[in-house]
Amino acid sequence: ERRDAVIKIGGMTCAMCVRTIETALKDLPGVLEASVNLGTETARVSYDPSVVTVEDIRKTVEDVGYQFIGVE
Ligand code: 9UX
Repeated sequence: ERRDAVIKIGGMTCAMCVRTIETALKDLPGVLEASVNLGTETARVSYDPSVVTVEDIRKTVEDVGYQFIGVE
C-alpha cells in the first residue's frame, strides 16, 4: 500500500536542513519517497503504512533536530 502525507515542519532555515530531513526520511524503512519544501515548510512523504507510521516519521524529524508540527 502507498499513502501520501503532507507534514508541516518547523525549524528549517537553509537548503541543508532540507537535505538532512529528506535523507533521514528516505533512510526510514517503509518510506518510498520524501520531498521537503523550504518555502512552504512542508514534507511530502509517500510511505507504506504496513511498514512505517506517521509516529515513526514524527520521531525521525525530531531526531534530526526539527519540529513536527502536524499532518496537513
Ligand atoms: Mo543550514 Mo539548517 O546552516 O539546521 S543546515 S540552517
